[in-house]
Amino acid sequence: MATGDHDGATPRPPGPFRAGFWRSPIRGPWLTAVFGLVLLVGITVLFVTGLLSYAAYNPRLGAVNDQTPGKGWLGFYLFTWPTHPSWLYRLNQGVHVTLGVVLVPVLLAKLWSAIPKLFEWPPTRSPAHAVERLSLLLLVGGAGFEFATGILNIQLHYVFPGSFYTLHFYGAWVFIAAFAVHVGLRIGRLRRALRSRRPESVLRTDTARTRPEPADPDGLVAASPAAPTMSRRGALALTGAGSLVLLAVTAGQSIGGPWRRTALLAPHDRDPGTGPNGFQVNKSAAAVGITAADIGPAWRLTLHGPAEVSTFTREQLAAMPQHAAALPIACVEGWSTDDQHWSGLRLADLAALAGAPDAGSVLVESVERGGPFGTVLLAGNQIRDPRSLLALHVNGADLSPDHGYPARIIVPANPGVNNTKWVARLTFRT
Ligand SMILES: Nc1nc2c(c(=O)[nH]1)N[C@H]1C(S)=C(S)[C@@H](COP(=O)(O)O)O[C@H]1N2
Ligand SMILES: [Mo]
Repeated sequence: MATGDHDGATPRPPGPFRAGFWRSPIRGPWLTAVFGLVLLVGITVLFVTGLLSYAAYNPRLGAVNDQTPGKGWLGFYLFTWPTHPSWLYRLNQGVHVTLGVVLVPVLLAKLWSAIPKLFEWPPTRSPAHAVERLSLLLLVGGAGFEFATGILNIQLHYVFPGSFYTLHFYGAWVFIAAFAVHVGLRIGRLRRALRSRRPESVLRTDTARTRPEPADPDGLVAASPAAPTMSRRGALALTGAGSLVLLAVTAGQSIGGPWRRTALLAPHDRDPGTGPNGFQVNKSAAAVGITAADIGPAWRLTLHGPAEVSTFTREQLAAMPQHAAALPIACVEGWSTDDQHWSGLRLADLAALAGAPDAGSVLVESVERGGPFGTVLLAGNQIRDPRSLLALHVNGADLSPDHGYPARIIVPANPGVNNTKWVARLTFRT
């Protein structure tokens, strides 16, 4: 039996718990620290963009927009989501989703580099050690959960029973708490490890001349290292190449223009067709059960104000003063469109028409029956922005049925999901 296989009274179980099991000669504090540093920066950006994404849903408008149960003070937001610049949500969500995908190889590499820690024996040595190990469990589990739910969501489109939002929200708080504890406990070791060798000398060292690091108190360095099959620079290059490939096949869905065709990993059709309505569709009219009768000549817009209710045909709406705005659609899933040229009625004009010129919110309801997307609340600042429209036309043509004919909401910097299609009723409140 190798030395170190007996710790106190409890003998080590066989396999990965044995000191001699992990044999890679490049595993050690330095490599772990390099991956750790990338994740420290990357996950911080993911957390901030995630919080901003949450704020963009206007959670203060209550259960219509934010159905997270029992969120308490975790549901804080620091400001009213603005409408300027119009690409704000597009940028935020593009960064959040693209970075989440790109960090997957780094996350896996980091797990690989630190895996002996998960098989420490004995499982706990002291109460402090037990707390640290519990935080590791929440860290690894939380990371796996957040990355998995995020990636499933962007690939498969809400496979969870209407609660991706809730799962990802609570998962994020558990994960980030464990992450903060982990960073707090390890930041000193991370800095020491990074200073322990110069990057230039690592980058000059080939496989044949690769040597293990000196034994470390954490036991990352192999007790009986095998001959090297890969240099440290090779491991970094492999991880970096994995991230670059993912970047190349993902980023196009957010950058738009000709780059859209490069987004091989994007869940949506890379060629949304040509013509005025030739841009990405999230869910088609057919997919959500909108029939020709729903949006045919019998369609009416019902306008509710504090005092009155009125209804309009599409012809009547089209005969009223029209306004234009160039705005993107940006989905929580990270894909977005370039600016489209919308025209229709200003929400501010409709508010005035409904007798609520100083409306603090508007409840938007779709023809769509049921489903989580048919009802949304917009805030006062969104109503007042002159670019916020109930659009009838896009790029000079009638909206197509898939883009929300007869009328849809389009608001600058609004999450795509709040740009309701096939609008049937607007209720303005002061
Ligand atoms: N009524 C209704 N409106 C909706 C949706 C929907 O499923 N039903 N999908 C939303 C989502 S998630 C997005 S990203 C945008 C996409 O708009 P587009 O399909 O015109 O690109 O529409 C939003 N409006
Ligand atoms: Mo969306």
